[in-house]
Amino acid sequence: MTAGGGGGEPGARYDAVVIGAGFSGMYMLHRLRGLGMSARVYEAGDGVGGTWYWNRYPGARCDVESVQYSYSFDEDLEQEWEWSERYPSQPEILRYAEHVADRFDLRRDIRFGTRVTRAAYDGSTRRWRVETDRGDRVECGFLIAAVGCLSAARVPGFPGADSFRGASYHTGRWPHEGVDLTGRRVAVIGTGSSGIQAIPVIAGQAAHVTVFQRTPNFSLPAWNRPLDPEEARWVKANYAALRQDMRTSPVGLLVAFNDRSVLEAGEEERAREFEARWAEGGFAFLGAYGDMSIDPEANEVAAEFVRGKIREIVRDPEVAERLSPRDHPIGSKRICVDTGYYSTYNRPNVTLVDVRRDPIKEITPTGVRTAGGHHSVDVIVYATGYDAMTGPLLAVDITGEGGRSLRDKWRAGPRAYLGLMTAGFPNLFTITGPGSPSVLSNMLVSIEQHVDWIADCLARLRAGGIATIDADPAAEDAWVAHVNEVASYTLYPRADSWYMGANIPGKPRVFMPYAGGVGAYRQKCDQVAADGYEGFVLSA
Ligand code: N01
Repeated sequence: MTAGGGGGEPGARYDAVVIGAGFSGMYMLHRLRGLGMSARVYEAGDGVGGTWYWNRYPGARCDVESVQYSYSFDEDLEQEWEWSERYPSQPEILRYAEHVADRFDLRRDIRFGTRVTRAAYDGSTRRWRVETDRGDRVECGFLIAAVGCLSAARVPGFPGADSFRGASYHTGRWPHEGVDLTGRRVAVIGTGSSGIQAIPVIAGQAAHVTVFQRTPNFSLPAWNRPLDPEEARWVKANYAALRQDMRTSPVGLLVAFNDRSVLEAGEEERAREFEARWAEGGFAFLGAYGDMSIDPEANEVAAEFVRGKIREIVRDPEVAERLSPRDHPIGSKRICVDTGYYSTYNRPNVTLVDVRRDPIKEITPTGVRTAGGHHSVDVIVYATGYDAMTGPLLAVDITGEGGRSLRDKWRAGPRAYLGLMTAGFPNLFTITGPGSPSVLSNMLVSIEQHVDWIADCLARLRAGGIATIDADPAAEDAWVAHVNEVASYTLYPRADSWYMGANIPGKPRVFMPYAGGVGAYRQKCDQVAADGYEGFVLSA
């Protein structure tokens, strides 16, 4: 059976099965091959790229700079690939993913258009049985979840949504052929990173855009531009050292983090520092002062600077105030990075509806009805986010030792040791799983770290004649407590964010990623491995 072909693969056996062919699954496959292991990757999409395969909405672009948002594992790849812009657009990142798939001949082990539906650990054979929606029934020694943190798209169940006669799209499930919005009246629901990127581009095409905002977000300017060839040359000449700096940095980015306190800085100095960071663009602003992420008073100084920028940019003071976040500290929800977001509200064809004051009551056949009136539209864009981090994994019916289901184990929130394994599910690894820096970091840096750690672990297990590895429940408990403790020193728990599961009704409110920093986390993982996988239970 060829990868991507029709029908199922009954009875095939692999050393490892990988779920997902985004950046983590692709690199995992490459490392597994390097170990001489047989592997099958199942991918729900019809191509590689994961999040960049699905997120084709207008304006989709990475908010990490291109030279940093790329693989470091192959020097030739790193040297030969040319990025065209400071921040890469979705089409360019997808081309990069496809180039990597071709270059390393990855596709032949990937079955596309195939979703893993069930995975059960069989204690008697100490192997996983994996099933897909296309009839595959295969067995493997190791199961590796490379499912992504933001792949389970979520559309809120507005009454009447099915009655809408126009077209509606979720940003994360955008049609491949694109959508012509010229002359259309468009509703955009949601103002997170996706909405904030899409709204300015949609406003440039549509006859009218009505933005339904529940919570205003802080957004920083990207100042995107063509990548200066001189700068690209310099980066390539210094890649080894720059990558090393990223791996040991707080968030996997080349951002200068300042330790000083904003509260101790004079007003003039603050203004200078904030202006310089604003002018630099992107995440640089968050590194301005060390206490911004832990001290509410310090944070408020930074937040007010950004609100001041919104007031400067947006001409209508009432709209500027509606766009100004006041209910959460800056950085406690995922910061957005935009191109012309706030100035879009100066356009005559853009209306902002505050759905906290004027809630959405229903979707009608012709538009969106709020408490205050009816907004007639031709198209609805749901920029309403994801069931983050746990959603993609729990969408698969996973059962571990003794038939216990992962959904059951994680009912009160995810529990994992180092975000790599969850006790009772031997030989199941989660790349950038809950309890690891993942979404608080440059994903490419965290993905490579996890894949390398897992591959090295598999090699050592094989060399040592070890059949299974599992997290020790006590080590897992201690790690979960540590993850919570570190989060409690920050301002993250003060926001109703998807980091906390707060965007999904009924989801347990637990801070899911690890806020202790990429560098410190890597050290911990390396130490655990060096100490013979301390906190893991190995069985011959
Ligand atoms: O999703 P979100 P996203 N009624 O959850 C609103 C990454 N990303 O797709 O805040 C009305 O952030 C919701 O309102 P509220 C990045 O990590 C990266 O934008 O819950 N509104 C919010 O405004 C990002 O954080 C890039 O009150 C409703 C919005 O929908 C993550 O993906 C680009 C609602 C959802 O925002 C998710 O971003 C894009 C309801 N019932 C995404 N339900 C890069 O640049 C939800 N909302 C790399």
